[in-house]
Amino acid sequence: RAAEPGEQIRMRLYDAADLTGEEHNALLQRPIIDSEELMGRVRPIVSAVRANGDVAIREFTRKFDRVDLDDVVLRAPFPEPQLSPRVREAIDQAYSNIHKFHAAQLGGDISVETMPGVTCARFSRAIERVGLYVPGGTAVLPSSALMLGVPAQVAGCSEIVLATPPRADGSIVPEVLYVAHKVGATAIVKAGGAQAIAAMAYGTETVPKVDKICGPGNQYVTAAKMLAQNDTAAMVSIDMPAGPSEVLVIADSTSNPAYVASDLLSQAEHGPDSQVVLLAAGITDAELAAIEEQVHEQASRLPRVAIVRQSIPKSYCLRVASVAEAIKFSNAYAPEHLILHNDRANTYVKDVINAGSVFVGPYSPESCGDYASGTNHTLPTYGFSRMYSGVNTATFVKHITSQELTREGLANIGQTVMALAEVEELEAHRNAVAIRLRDL
Ligand code: HSO
Ligand code: ZN
Repeated sequence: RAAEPGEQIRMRLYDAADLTGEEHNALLQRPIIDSEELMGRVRPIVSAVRANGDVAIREFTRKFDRVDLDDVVLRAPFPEPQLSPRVREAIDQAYSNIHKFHAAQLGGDISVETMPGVTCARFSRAIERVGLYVPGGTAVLPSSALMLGVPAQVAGCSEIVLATPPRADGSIVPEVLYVAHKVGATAIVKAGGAQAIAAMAYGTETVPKVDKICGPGNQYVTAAKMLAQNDTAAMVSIDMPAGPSEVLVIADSTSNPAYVASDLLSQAEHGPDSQVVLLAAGITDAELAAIEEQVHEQASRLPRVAIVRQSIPKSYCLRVASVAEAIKFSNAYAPEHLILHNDRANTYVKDVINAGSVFVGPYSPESCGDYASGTNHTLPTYGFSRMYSGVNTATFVKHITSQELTREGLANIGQTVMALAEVEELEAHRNAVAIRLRDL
């Protein structure tokens, strides 16, 4: 239930010592999404865009965004946007940091001589055409354009298509336009939702078809990405499944209650379904009360307090005995963001097994990673940090392997290959080696 205006905005409170195993496991779960119902709504949109192209995009944009589009696609060079110097400099600084961190991820080509004369190599090539989804909705998100566009640019993708819902007058948010220009985007699709994903997956008269689609979005966007990925006719891959944004904060007696609350709230303001978890390790009732008071105080002053009134009461604080126990819980929860507010926070990083991105110590708010420090904010949610990485430079490349054998190399490995070919009864395989060995 949402908090009423005037009512205290507080998280649910549990003590790990009082929980049954079942209750403990329930806290690790995310809300269940009815994917059949969702797919049922999204499938017709995807099919319509596939069948009718731009006509369908215009229709859905009129219906869902209440915008009449002239052109569906804006091609580079884009018009120069009007921005204040403060915003322009902020984007420039963020771009520079994100670029530095993602450029450092390039490389990793290897060449290994596995046996004398047998050389195996691996090298990377950019995915040629990528589609980047920049959500609109309740907030303007140029930061998402940076987080997707910079690694695509660094990787060397030749076609970078950005899709984002247009404003009421059919124009593109100026900050997003500026980022599109900086990252070398080739086209901007003025559409959001499932229709934008379908357009990039299949291509239309004006929207270029892409090879991979990346970026966060609501459940319709995610459903459309999953549908496209599963359709061999689209021949497209996606970055990862996405759910509502989440943070898990670990605090102890040494933590600053105001800082802790500010981090919880910066997640809670994203949306009513934001997942916010506080693990309070070995703290007193008074220390916990101080955090709760800060949550309420700070929340009440936020312009987006209406959203926070919904998300905070759905979130919870779990009291645990120690930081070690908190880390164990966090690894089982596998959060998108993990913030370590406890004393000597950096000594715990080695124990983190599952998390999208870790924020270490009291001076590392998630906001810095969300916007400007250099790490990517497109991260696995919903527990997918168990097996997915966040968007990074490798998201936009494939690794190709190669090998070159010398005469000596073939002589060295020949008997091994022929023996295995005999086991599999694949005579042509055996022969491809034998025919050469006879000439050596
Ligand atoms: N915390 C969000 C990213 C974001 N925050 C964008 C502000 N703008 C998901 O990681
Ligand atoms: Zn954020």
